[in-house]
Amino acid sequence: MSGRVSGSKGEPGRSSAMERHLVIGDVHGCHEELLELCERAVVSASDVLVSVGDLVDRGPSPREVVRFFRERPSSIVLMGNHERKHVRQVCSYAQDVTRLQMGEEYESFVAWASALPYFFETETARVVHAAMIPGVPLAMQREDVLAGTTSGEAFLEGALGGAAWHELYADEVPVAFGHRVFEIGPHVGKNGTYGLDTGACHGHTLTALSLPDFRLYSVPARADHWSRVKREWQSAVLRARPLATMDFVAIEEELLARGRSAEPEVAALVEGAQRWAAACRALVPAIVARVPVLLDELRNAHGPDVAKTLVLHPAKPLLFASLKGRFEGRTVEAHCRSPRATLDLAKRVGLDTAALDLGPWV
Ligand SMILES: [Mn+2]
Repeated sequence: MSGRVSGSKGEPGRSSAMERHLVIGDVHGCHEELLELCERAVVSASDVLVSVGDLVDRGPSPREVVRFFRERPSSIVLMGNHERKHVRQVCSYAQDVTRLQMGEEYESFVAWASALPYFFETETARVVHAAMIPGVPLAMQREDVLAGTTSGEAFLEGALGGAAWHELYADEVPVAFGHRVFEIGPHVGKNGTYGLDTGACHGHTLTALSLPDFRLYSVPARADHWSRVKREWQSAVLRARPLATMDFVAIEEELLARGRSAEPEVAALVEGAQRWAAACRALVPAIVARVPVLLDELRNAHGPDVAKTLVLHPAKPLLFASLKGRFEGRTVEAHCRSPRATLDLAKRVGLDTAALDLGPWV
């Protein structure tokens, strides 16, 4: 079997023999469709599977998709902008969902993804995730352009004056790419460009290009996966957010964004979190009011020896400031940026926080 492939360990490469390659468009966690596509294309063990990247996010089974490619010997996966989000920890909702879907395998996935190559070439074609500047060798392309990140797309737009790169493409070697969704079917340009992202996670199709015969295969998506996944994971994502250690302002923004959901379960969860955060925040003026009162109590109990007691007190800095007439409310406000910091300080000055120490975020 001549399944030897270079470039699988993070180095872009070129295949050594005239093997069959099956270049697969953005899978985005659509495992059933992936298996069906391989069956449809009659993939054998010696064929090399090449993913254009974006194995994860939006679909129902990112763990199974990643396992599939990691466990298969003759496989290449390119770095998609979605892998890069995980590698760089630029995570928004779709990535939060993926992390929960992947569970214990998430960390290992991120480590693996960080070494993915940005392009691949066979004897007959180039493969990139998102784009390339026509006329420039692959090895000299910017990684963010190849992967299709926000910065890469901005650069590309500036470099090409807003024109679509795959329409300007006039290089001799054909190029297969993903990233840009062609809903009605794969894009086949007369200039040798093959757009393979046909929106599997949005309920359209999953597409592959066979090389060197340039035959296309597609299978229909089972469902509009992302619409469903987006809805179903809202509560789990919210429960997994580290609200306790987040800045109050960030919590408010996060909950406002989540609050747009019409799902009753999510709406109730958001409301509960908003109430909890507001109650935590309301402790700040209570702490400010409590410090001088606490100092008086300690003075009454310990008389002139109060300083010795203050040294050992958990709220020592605030009490000493108060003792010296230098206590200011804004010191407390500056310290209490998050629920956790506020609850901790409230406890130190002897306020009862028991009712707020409950719930999923503490
Ligand atoms: Mn994609």
